[in-house]
Amino acid sequence: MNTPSLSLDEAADELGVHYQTVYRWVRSGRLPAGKVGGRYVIGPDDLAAVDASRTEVSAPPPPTARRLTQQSQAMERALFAGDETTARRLVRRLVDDGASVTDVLQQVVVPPLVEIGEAWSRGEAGVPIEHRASAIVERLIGDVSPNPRGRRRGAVAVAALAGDRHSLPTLMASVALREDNWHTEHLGGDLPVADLEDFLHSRDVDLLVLSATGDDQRHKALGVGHELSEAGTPTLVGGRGQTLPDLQLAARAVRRR
Ligand code: B12
Repeated sequence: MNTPSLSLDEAADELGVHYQTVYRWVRSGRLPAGKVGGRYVIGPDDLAAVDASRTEVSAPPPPTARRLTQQSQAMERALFAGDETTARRLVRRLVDDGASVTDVLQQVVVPPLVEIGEAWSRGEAGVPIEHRASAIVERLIGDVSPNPRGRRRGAVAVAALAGDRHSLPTLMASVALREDNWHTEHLGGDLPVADLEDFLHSRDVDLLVLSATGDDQRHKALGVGHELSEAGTPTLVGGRGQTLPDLQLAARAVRRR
């Protein structure tokens, strides 16, 4: 029901803007209006439509790449110091401000982990620092686990094979795929091949993703991935140096084949 009934004054009150603003929108055609007795009148549906478009336009843009880089430096300080509160709050805020969880992980969380690994290999950060940082990262990811709307692209299982205890990349890969609308089974790290095969036999899995950290692990994962693909489960293998957006694209490409 859109019978024009509101005066410009009333429309301005409804929208919480100045009378002149409504008048300008009517003159420019942005807000449809009729005329009764020489005065503009506006229909409630037209008013609601302008109100909705205003909300869309005024939604703040998501955090910029620059802000993510700055926040990555803050994240590095927090993870080295074991400051869990700051680390979790920082991620929560970026996601609330419209950043994708995938971008936050890739651009804000991964660089500090790489730096912690470098500091460890230089003998400047001990294993407890690294373990503590890893545990904080697991929890902060839990805080922002995505649950997107819409139809799922398919079911994907994500794991790292026996001998590779780097489960964090599998967690991040799972989250990125979930955010890209996959139904995700996160199987973690250090998974024996025979158990993985049993799992795949008992489920409908459209895609398997194997994360591999070192060169040996990558070699092994490529071999297993080849066999499982031949046996009917398309498998992607990836790891250090590749990114979560790389993974999302590769997974979509498999689905289209
Ligand atoms: C945390 C950590 C650990 C933790 C892991 C905890 C956990 N729950 O995961 C623990 C303590 C278990 C660990 C152990 C070891 N670690 Co460690 N570890 C790290 C550290 C600091 C962070 C790892 C991490 O999570 N990185 C962040 C991830 C998320 O980023 P990424 O690796 O780039 O991964 C991306 C891609 O893999 C992508 N992705 C994931 N899956 C897929 C799939 C596809 C298809 C695609 C396209 C992309 C993709 O997602 C990720 C994000 O973009 C790294 C440092 C580093 N540079 O990463 C060292 C590091 C990986 N570890 C290293 C080493 C040497 C070890 C040990 C051998 C140490 C030892 N002597 O015991 C052991 C090995 C244990 C084992 N058997 O696996 C080395 C590896 C060097 C090498 N050339 O192989 C590193 C690089 C440290 C260093 N600078 O030397 N480690």
